[in-house]
Amino acid sequence: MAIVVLGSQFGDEGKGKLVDILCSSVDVCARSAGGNNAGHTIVVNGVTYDFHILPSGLVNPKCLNIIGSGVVVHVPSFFHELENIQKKGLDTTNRIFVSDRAHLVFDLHQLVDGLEEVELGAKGIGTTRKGIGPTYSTKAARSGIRVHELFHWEEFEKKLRLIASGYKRRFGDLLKYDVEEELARYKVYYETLRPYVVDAVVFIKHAFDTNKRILVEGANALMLDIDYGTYPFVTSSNTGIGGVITGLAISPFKIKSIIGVVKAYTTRVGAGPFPTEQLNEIGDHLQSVGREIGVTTGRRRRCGWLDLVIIKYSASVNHYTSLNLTKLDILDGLKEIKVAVGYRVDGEELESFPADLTILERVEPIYRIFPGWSTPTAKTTSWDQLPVEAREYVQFIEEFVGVGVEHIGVGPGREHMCTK
Ligand code: 2SA
Ligand code: GDP
Ligand code: MG
Repeated sequence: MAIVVLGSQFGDEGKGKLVDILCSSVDVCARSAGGNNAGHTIVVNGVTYDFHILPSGLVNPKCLNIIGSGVVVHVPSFFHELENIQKKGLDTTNRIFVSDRAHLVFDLHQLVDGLEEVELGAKGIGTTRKGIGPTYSTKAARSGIRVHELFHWEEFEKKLRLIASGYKRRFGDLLKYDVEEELARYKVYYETLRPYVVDAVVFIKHAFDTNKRILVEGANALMLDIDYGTYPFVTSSNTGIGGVITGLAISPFKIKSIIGVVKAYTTRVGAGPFPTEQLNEIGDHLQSVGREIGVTTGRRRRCGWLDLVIIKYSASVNHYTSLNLTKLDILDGLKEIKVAVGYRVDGEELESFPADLTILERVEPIYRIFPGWSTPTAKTTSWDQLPVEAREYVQFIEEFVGVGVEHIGVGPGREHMCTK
């Protein structure tokens, strides 16, 4: 049986916290797509853990963790992150595995990511510069290098030199890259990575065959999905339910629930359309009270009102069986709260979320206004304790999207979660 947790907006909805909570009742936590661009912060007993490439199940001592075949792995970051969480006292021995089919992100890809952004100039995507786009590009072009290839050194060396010379032809002296240096580092990983590498198809099949419970930790979010997001302002993987099935070779029939994580307002990092963005004191308030700063790059996240047109679209693609509304506490104290319930363009209301960005950039959100609440939601533990205005806000979301809200986040800690 599998439970899937997916981001419904532009990322950073608080997936890591829900994954951590659910990991107490599963056996395996798996990542299916993305790379170390995906930052999660988890707060347990006052200790803060930052995860990027590693699955959040590592916080739970009984949970095994796997980086699936659809993920792209920057090996130095993998080890760096592993060391950091070990220093915080987590025992990771025999609890973290990497698929032999996952593609490797080289420093070369990260440098190219930066150069491609410079090339795009004002039209840049605002990537994390972690090499995600270039790695998935080489994968699709069939010149990428997978984890298992590291163990055939001569071929590996030849292939990396070939990728490097291709990029060198494209960027010339702008590419300050030393292939020898990178190869020297991989000579070490040849030994140190080996114990972590598994055949993930066998691993996942065995887990299901022995009735293990698997929790899939979504990375990034639906609006950043390469097919269903606001293309080209997206990441380069399938961040939706499709990527879970291909990235881990999980049967759709084994999926028991798909939980969509919805922040009570909207944030976005990087460029791209954002219809409900508030470039005013409301946006500043959400940014500072919500501490909306990128975990991976330290960038300020753009902030705005909750956009239910996006959540409804996201639910149509990902088929959520329930929702986790997060950061409701950040709305505490606001006099009024707006929610987008439709889009208007040239006086006409749109029927669905548009694929065409030239339309999306021009939409005018249609807002429904809710009264705020004066008693804080922070630290409440049950539905009944929430102020009536907050309950009405949650109920409206459920009715509009047509999916029930089962969990409500009212603070960053593991204990700050109301269940309905
Ligand atoms: P990339 O690096 O190629 O995946 O970037 C493409 C777009 O995807 C966005 N993106 C993200 N958006 C929100 N959060 C992400 N993770 C980090 C976090 C981001 C950070 O948890 O805060 O630290 O800045 C993430 N990763 C990718 C990115 O902004 C581009 O718009
Ligand atoms: P993810 O990428 O979806 O896992 O989200 P991030 O971890 O990048 O960003 C969410 C941030 O909000 C983290 O700093 C969390 O500790 C914090 N957080 C998660 N849920 C809540 C909540 O309900 N209330 C508050 N105040 N903070 C939360
Ligand atoms: Mg994040």
